[in-house]
Amino acid sequence: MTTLLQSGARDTGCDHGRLRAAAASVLLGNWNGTGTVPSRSLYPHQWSWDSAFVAIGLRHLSPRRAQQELEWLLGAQWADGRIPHIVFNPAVPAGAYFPGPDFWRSSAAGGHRGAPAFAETSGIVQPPVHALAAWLVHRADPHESVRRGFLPRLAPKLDAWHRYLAGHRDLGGHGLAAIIHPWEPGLDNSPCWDAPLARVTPAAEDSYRRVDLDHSVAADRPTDLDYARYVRLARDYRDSGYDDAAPHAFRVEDPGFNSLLIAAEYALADILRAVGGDPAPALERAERLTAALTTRLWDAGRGIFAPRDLGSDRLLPVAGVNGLLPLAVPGLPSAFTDALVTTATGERFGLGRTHMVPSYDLTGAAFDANRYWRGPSWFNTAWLVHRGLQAAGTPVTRRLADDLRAGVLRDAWRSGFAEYVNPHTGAGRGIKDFSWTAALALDLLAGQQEDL
Ligand code: 2M8
Repeated sequence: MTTLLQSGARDTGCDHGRLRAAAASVLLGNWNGTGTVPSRSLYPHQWSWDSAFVAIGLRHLSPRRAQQELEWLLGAQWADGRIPHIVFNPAVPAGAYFPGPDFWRSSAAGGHRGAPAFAETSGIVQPPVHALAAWLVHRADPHESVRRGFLPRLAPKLDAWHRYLAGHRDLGGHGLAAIIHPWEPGLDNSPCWDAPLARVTPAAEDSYRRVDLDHSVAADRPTDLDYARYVRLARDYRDSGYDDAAPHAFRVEDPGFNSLLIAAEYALADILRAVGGDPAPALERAERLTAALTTRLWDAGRGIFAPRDLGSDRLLPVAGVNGLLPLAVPGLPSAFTDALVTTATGERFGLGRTHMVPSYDLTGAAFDANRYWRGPSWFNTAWLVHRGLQAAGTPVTRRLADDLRAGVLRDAWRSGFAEYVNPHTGAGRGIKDFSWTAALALDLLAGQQEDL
């Protein structure tokens, strides 16, 4: 309690020593020797953005393990620069997760794009938070980082990753990275994707089996129809040989994904400076991306950033937490930041009156308080909004950030490190002992202002 009160936050209603020990034990339990699984039951492999968030928390327990977490993930990077969204553990039985290695067949179907021959991975990507994670991990123990040559080894890989997104994924031709599957922004079944996803012909439901329903309640997970469309999109991409230039039934410019890319470009610039490289290309990309974000994805009517459907070249009329993530973009003009804070604290997200930040508009017709990314509050997006509020640096945003931080710690503790929570009640949903929940609680406990 003392730590939190000293750092100016509100009461979290839990003992911080016990919270820290419990979070550490979740991360230890989910560590498999080379990386951390999001959950032993539901997600028994290594996920891309999960590992980045895990590393951000692990740095407070073991900077070396945090480095290894990222190194293992980046070890499976494809030669074209993509970091796959899942790296499969060959020791885990084939049927433990669907779609597994037999579905993605990366080394065969992605071989000519440089998928590694020594590891099986998925072929799609997730939000690029890795450079930010690498920089924060380095800063946690610069001595150990230098001793192990952490940044010099990671810098070219991170640079290739960002170049892949800037080149192969600029499907709209306006400088933003496009997502080609609802799993890519990490907000799988958000109502944000409903309209573009509705155009996708579903895969036959008897052509696969949903293993996720063995571990979680069906009402908390995506519907069968959504799942059939996810499978179809992934299968078509695989059958094209993971060709980004092939036609895509789903093509969207997402403000969340691109905001995290911008933050990561700034972190990459820091990394390049630290290793004696040239930060200019990363900084230029960050500026170009910010200009494209604010001109192409700003929905002035709703006061939020919105995804652009490249199928219709229209902004989607939705308000998701991904539209608030530009708060985490360094140097976003204050007109946008102010409007985002107004929206976050208004009726759509109820910041300060709900548990953390709902993943979708509380007033939206598609809002569902319990179903996965259709309304529940998640710990990683709360951590990102917290970071943006802190960086905005006004008395109002600092107070909002302090309250949010206290809420994250309270919800993490009370829910047993749940995957997500009902934003009205704080009741845990999905699975417990979820890795990024534990990791980001640890990070907020440490409360390092100098990281901004
Ligand atoms: C969820 O996504 C996976 C597919 O990647 C799934 O539903 O099976 C999402 O919450 C995603 O953001 C997360 O990275 C992943 C593992 O925690 O689970």
